Amino acid sequence: MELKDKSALVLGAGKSGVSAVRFLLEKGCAVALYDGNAAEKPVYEELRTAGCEMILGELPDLSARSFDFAVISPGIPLTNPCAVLLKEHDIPIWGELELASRFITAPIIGITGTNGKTTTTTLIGEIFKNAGHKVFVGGNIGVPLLEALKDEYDYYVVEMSSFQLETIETMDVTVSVVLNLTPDHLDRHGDMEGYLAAKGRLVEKQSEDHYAVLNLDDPYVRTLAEKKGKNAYFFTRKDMVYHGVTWSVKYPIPLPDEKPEDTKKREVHWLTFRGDMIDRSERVMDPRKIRLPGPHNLENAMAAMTAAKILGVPNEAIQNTLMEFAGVEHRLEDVRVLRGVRYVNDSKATNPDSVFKALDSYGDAPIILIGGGRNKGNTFDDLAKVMAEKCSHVILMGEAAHDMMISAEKAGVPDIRKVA
Ligand code: UMA
Repeated sequence: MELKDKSALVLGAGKSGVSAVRFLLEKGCAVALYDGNAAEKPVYEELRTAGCEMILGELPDLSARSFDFAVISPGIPLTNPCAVLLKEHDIPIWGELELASRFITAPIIGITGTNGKTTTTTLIGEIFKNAGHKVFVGGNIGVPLLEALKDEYDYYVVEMSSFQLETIETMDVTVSVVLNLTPDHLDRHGDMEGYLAAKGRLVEKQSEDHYAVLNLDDPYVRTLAEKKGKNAYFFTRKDMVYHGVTWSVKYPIPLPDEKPEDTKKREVHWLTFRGDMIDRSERVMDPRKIRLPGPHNLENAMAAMTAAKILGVPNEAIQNTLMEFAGVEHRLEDVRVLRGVRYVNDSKATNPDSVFKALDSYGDAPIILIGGGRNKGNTFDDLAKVMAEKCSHVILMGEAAHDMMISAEKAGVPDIRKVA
């Protein structure tokens, strides 16, 4: 794609927009940057000096001039007045993923879903690095994909949000990974169908010979398989699959007079991968050796394993990574074990649903929960019931401490303390 002597309008002066401006200027494109907020930002001086025109706090006048295309930041909806104006003037609007992908020839692995995107993206990146590849890891995780164009990589592992996927047109990832879909961002997408439609573009835009990795256990996600035919691969905790990763158990026949716990010890557990109906399934690793805790992380690990197997990564790199990877910062992050007590940092759990998942991740081990923070209009009664089941002690702090305490007391949490 030739950008020299073209003109572009970039919408949004955050990470994504600033990255787009710098990239386009370097390619010889004439660039204007629009932001709805008129306030100056320190970065503007650098952009102006580099030749970028600034349009702040007002709409561009498209009757007097035009642009060849526009690049919109993910946080700006297509209903934004500036985007509407561009559409009225038939100016194509791309997202930064679309622009960047036009300059990438090596395989892209695109990961989306409501929860687990960052963990799975990081995990896939680690697996490919451990297999000896040079890998870019970025996207919604915090590093715009355009930043990847400063170097060459063997693989691009990219977290993609529904906001970013709304504006892809030709981006054709080699492997798409869709983890799950639960209500989120409905204020932007309208309803679950709208949300699925945005996420589904990742799969829809893939060419026929490219692969999709889908969660068979998620009723929304598995509908995307229709678009992929034989190149849909699944991962499942609950079922068997002919195409993808599943958990298989070989239950031994009890020996005469054997105690049930001893029979159980002889069970053989495997995550198996099957590439085709006619292939034999291949044992990749014992799922109980995965270091990340919890059923949701098992799904993240299975998704990462499926993507890695499709692209021919050796089992050893997959096994070693899954046995060692302790999680991304602040998300069920294993800090250390001290005098038999495991310390976990889960401070990214900023809503009750994330805390449910955390409490569900450590079997029957008694948990001391330190919680609190800001109440964003949540109720805590359901969470408190799980606290009562899983926690020996609950320590509460912050603005939400009072509301959480009332719910915890009602649910019968054994020991609750509130700190200032
Ligand atoms: N702006 C307007 N008009 C609007 C809205 C915003 O002019 O109607 C301007 C703001 O004044 C601001 C700029 O747009 O100057 C901000 O753009 P942005 O919100 O797209 O933020 P970026 O800093 O560019 O970050 C974006 C992603 N942000 C969002 O999707 C909201 C980052 O994801 C991403 O890491 C980054 O690009 C690099 O790709 C963050 C996020 O919260 C982490 N993502 C959501 C999520 O994970 O749930 C989707």
